[in-house]
Amino acid sequence: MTMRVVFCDPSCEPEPWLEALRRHLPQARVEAWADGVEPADYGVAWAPPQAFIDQQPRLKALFNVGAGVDKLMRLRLSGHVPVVRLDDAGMAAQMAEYVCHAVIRHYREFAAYEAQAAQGAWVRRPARPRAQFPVGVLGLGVLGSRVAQALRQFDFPVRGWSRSARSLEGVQCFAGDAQMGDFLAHSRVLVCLLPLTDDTRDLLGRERLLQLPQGACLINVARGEHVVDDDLLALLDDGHLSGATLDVFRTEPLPPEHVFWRHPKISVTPHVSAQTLREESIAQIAGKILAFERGEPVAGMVDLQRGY
Ligand code: NDP
Ligand code: OXD
Repeated sequence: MTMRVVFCDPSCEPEPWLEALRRHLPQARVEAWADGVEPADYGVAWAPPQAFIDQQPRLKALFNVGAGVDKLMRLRLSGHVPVVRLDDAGMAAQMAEYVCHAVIRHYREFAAYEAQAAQGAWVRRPARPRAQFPVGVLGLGVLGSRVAQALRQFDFPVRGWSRSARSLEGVQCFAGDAQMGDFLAHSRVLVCLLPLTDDTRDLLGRERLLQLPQGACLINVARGEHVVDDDLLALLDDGHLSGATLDVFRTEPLPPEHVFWRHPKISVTPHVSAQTLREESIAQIAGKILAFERGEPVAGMVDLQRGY
């Protein structure tokens, strides 16, 4: 019987995705999901509606067209269908370049130089000792570990925090709630690369941000709900934090009237730190569908209990 694959991403034009899936899986019947479409063997989806899940009772696996599965986790999923997230697929290099750029921008005070240049002011600021600029990476998974390694290339002291104990060359690793205070206390820059789960939602509120050293900055490239917005604003305004680079927000697109757009210590980008690359993503998903068909194990399986 012909294998059926159904694609669902309400935020995009499906045709290029269907074309890529058909090219990589010529043996399959590939179609866009619409109400009433026949049940398929494999689902490929980003932020699908509940109806998509309800009308696909025969899935052998559901592929998330992204690394973070928080949007899927909000749905009522059938517990026995494996969910598979994107495993790098070209995102890790993008994330490494975005975070290194943001860290270097803070460390080398480029915002201050831009302000000086606008005034025609030739002022050299004293070089800051790199050893006093440790970078802490929350989350040492596929993306966080790549970011940590990239930061090491610039000789920043790098610290990392994960749920289970990890070991990464050149990175001082911390794990679990018990070690979070030590991790935060010396992170001059804090990079958030955690999945959004019940354990990590609102993690970065006043109490934890206050544990960062005076003058620290925050780079959030994970999900907006990791950060308590009002607490971040208050700590930027009272000077405990010196800046924030934010790529992700509680409401996306970030509403035009939102204070983040105009805050002098905040840089905003529109959720682009690591974009899903269609060709790499579909090639990876097609390869995993074929592995499923052969009964082979695949990487990137989501633990539904853990939520990532
Ligand atoms: P992974 O699942 O590979 O890694 C997650 C890491 O977070 C792991 O190290 C894990 O610990 C750690 N972690 C999870 N829960 C906890 C917890 N409660 N306490 C401590 N550590 C925890 O994810 P990725 O690296 O692939 O992606 C991370 C996130 O980045 C995604 O979930 C997504 O939200 C975001 N993202 C943002 C993009 C953007 O453009 N802005 C693009 C892509 C992803 P352990 O190692 O012990 O399991
Ligand atoms: C992802 C994202 O999780 O794009 O892949 O944010």
